[in-house]
Amino acid sequence: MENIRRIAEQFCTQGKVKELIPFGNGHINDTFRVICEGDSGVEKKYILQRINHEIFKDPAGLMENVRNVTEFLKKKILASGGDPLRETLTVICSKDQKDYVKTEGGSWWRMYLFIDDTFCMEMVEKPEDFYNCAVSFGNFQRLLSDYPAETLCEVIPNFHNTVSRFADFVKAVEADVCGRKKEVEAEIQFILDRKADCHVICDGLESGEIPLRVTHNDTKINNIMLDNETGKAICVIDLDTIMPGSSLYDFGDSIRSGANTGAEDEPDLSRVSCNLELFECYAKGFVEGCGGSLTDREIELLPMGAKIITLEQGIRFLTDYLQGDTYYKIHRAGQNLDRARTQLKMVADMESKWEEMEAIVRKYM
Ligand code: ADP
Ligand code: GN1
Ligand code: MG
Repeated sequence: MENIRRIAEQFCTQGKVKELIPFGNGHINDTFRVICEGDSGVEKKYILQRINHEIFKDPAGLMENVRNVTEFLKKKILASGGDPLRETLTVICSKDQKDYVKTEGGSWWRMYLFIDDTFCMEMVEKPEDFYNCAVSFGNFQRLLSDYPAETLCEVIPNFHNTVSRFADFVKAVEADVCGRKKEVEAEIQFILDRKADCHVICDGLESGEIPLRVTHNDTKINNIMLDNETGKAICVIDLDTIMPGSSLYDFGDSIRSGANTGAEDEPDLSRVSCNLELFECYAKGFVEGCGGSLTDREIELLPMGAKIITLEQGIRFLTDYLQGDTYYKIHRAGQNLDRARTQLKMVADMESKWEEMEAIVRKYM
């Protein structure tokens, strides 16, 4: 770990680097927790991350987004009497006053304050925790409602463009570079049968039926930190993909990740389903957190948002499997295929519960 330690030492930390360990379960960046010790023995914790520049082609633009958005949020948090060091990320600058360190080898690194005395969930255990996440993600979107969207760098073009995700998938099936297509014919057909669904949000944004907002775009439940003592979701993290988008993306991705009764990569599909109690908790909390800003049409489309984002994620995982696992980190063979199958099982389960899901969201219009 010596070279990573040297990278950590290029940031303006308080005290000397004492400990550095791999941290968290993100699929994209490499994350480390760093503990520094000052002269008086006081410890200060940080998060050090290698930004995946294969995926984020413009890390400097990305960090400009993060810096600007967090400064904007800090002002609002301060104005409402909150703690700006705990309720949003704090970028630690490098010793040469940049928001990142770029090494001679070409890797990009950034550092944040560690949000201490918090936890994040991989799976939801208590409905109340999920409700708290919903309020917080809704609130996050509300706080950014007057953010100047035109100043945001588009870090990954077409990130939630389900139509273009579908087209990329079709190309990956046709190319079949790893010869894996024959194992997944049923999954391919399942996706092809839902081509029309892929258009709903894209078309709605284009026609203006769905408003374009500044959204987080990666509202997986392990991208929010909850306070150990109060259980309140206090800090939305993983701000890499903040871009103009639809509130349906943010709602959908939390349902996809948090209302699943199984793990994202669960090999036993009988454990996978969409828990409607959790769906309702989240819908209630999200509508509340957005503070009345969601239109009736958006609320009506929340089940569709959940279904489309889950389908899109299934498409993305299966595309990566077909292309030889080059995008998402995997820790075992077949993990992306398991991930894809859980998403498609969730979609099928949502379809079987469709009327109930629609009835639930109608209560919050
Ligand atoms: P990735 O893009 O790879 O998902 P994240 O930014 O989500 O990376 O970080 C991965 C994990 O590291 C998170 O799920 C969380 O557990 C932890 N983490 C990230 N930032 C912080 C922070 N500032 N304080 C505490 N933990 C953090
Ligand atoms: C990635 O970075 P992480 O692990 O929070 C991915 C999301 C997916 C998610 C699936 C930039 O999120 O879009 O929904 O994996 N992030 C990127 O678990 O592609
Ligand atoms: Mg993450």
